[in-house]
Amino acid sequence: MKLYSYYRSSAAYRVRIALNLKGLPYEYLAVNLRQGEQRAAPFRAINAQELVPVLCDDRGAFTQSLAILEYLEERYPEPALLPHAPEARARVRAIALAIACDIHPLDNLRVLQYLTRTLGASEEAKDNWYRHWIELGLSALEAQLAADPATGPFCHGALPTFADICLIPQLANARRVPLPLDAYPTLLGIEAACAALPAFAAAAPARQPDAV
Ligand SMILES: N[C@@H](CCC(=O)N[C@@H](CS)C(=O)NCC(=O)O)C(=O)O
Repeated sequence: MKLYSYYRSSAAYRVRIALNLKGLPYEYLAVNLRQGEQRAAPFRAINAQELVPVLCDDRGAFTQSLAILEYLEERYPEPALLPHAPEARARVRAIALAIACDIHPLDNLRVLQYLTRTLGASEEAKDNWYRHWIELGLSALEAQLAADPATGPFCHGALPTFADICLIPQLANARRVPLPLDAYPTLLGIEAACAALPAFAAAAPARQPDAV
């Protein structure tokens, strides 16, 4: 398998974690988002959306990190990254989607660049925007997870799932702003549980070949 990735891309980080958890080796192909390589012809030919990640294997080139997670889960079911019961699967997917659909897109590089380059927002205003949407999303997740007995050492019980795979990269993004995370003890506890797993540790931005 080949993964088009960027070390700081939280969407690619999700796929790196999933591949590691499932023990699937892959070749890392760096796309430098800061230098705009996602908009250059060679990468556009692979993904017209100009976004990483893209996962390529013997069956095709797959985009959208959540679709890639679902693909990996269906093709390589063990270890499972979704629980068995339908209601549990819905809970895990809801947590993952709250991050991937409601937090992350607002803080994507091209959105931030549009704020500063097109709308003329200052760096400070841009950072406030970034913090605002992460705080809003993480506060809701903290309340939701803290109140739910289904939460365990991980977002759902005792094993990592899609929910943790989305949460950990989002917390890494929050730290980059930086945003204090003391208000999210449940999320930090889950982060500690994930950090203890080599699959998560090896997927971290600083461990990627293009990290600077
Ligand atoms: N919904 C997409 C989001 C992908 C995405 O936003 N990727 C970012 C990096 S985290 C990107 O490639 N940004 C390039 C840009 O903004 O120009 C997914 O989950 O795969």
